[in-house]
Amino acid sequence: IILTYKIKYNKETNMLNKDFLWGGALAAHQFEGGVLDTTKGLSVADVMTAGAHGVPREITDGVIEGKYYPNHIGIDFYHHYKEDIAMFADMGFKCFRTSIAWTRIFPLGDEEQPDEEGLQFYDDVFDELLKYGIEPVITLSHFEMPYHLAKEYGGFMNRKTVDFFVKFAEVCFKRYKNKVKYWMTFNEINNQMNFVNDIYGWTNSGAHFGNYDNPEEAMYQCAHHTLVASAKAVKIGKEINPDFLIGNMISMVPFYPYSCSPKDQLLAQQLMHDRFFFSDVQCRGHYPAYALKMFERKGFNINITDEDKKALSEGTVDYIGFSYYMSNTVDSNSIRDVSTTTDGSSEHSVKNPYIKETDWGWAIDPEGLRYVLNQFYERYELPMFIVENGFGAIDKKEEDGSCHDSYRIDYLRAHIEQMKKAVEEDGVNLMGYTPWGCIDCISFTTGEMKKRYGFIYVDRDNEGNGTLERSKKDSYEWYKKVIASNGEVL
Ligand code: BGP
Repeated sequence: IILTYKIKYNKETNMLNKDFLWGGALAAHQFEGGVLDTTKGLSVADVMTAGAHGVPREITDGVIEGKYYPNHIGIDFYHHYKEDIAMFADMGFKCFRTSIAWTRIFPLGDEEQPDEEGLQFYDDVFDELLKYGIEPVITLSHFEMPYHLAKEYGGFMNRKTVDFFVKFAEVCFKRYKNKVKYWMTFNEINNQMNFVNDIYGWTNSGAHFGNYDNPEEAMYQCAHHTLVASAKAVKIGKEINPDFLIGNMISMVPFYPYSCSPKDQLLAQQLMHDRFFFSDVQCRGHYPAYALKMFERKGFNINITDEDKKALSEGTVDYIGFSYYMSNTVDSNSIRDVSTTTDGSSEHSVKNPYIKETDWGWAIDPEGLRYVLNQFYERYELPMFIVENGFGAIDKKEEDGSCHDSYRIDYLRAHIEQMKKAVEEDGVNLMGYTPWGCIDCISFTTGEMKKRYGFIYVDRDNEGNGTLERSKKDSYEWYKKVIASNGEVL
């Protein structure tokens, strides 16, 4: 009886069947380079300097001479893509998640015609991936709003940007309809909820919410436009190729109550609304009651037209893509300043005494991954895709070229164990797993190179020095075995 049960179970879930999408994830602006020596236009991420450990990046007004912009070279994937993809293939990747830089296709964002050089670049990348049987998993907008749209139109504060985005999405869907099956609209769409933090507002929506009389209201109007853009893109994509699977992408940092006090339970539950606000709309096609009540309570006048409502209901997603790095713990008795945080925490966040942290203060919580897989699945019963998870650390490359990143292996192993439990014991439907930064890249929040996530080390430092030579870390061979054994050998 036990045997039959197991076989049946494995068939129904993806985890142990051959289709499970093991791979790795990146985003165009953090690794491609090829910014100033191609037809690419500037994105908002391209005008951000490198920060430093604990120091956020500076958002500059255009490219200013004398300042260092790490994204301009990234790790120069633009000129190394064949070599890098060969290494992904050697590790056994079944899929590779990256984004299409919006400004390679529409350098300013509001042109009539797309840029052929940019389109061709992704044709070449996708062909190279497909040559090895690696499925491209594509994010349309990963913090890569065209700078021109941000400056001239206020990004998604302006409804015209919805049309520009939908046009960009349509061009991509049509061009790559026989090469790409898995899509996501906006990376970490809920990260603009952090309206006190300019970086997320800026990169996700192209707007500095702080410039508006009521930053929070502005943020929700912007969020609404972004949601409409996402839904319209999903609808058009499915018309172009009904076999497309188009997902959303949520930054999932769950809130735990600090104590068993009912006040802490409620606080954590209320804060989880921030995490689910976007996915509720994208999965169900309408605003949840708590959101409408909140608009009313705060006196926000959000312009939501009947046509918008129709678009939202017609453009629900096929699956939930999400990132998971850490959990967060909240105490109703504690209040702190969060104006400069970039880690998705709340003003009530406190250190969790049961959880260790990375050098960057991110709580290492593998069980939290099982917890959020269950939370999403109970709420929507949609397939899920863990499209980011990983350990940012300062790695040391030895003289012989090796790099002993056992801490990364420990982190990933513990998370994969919990992911397997969620599938095999709880029955959640999981499509795949793509650890973040599978080759070292530029950190998004700090712009540093030394915050590394990769299985592959890239010789480049925070100031932009280095040969860009690639070498394997210990985690490379480890992950290769994980994939080859379909998660059995950890
Ligand atoms: C997510 C982003 C990624 C990535 C990752 C790690 O929020 O989607 O772009 O960078 O976080 O963050 P960081 O690079 O700051 O360590």
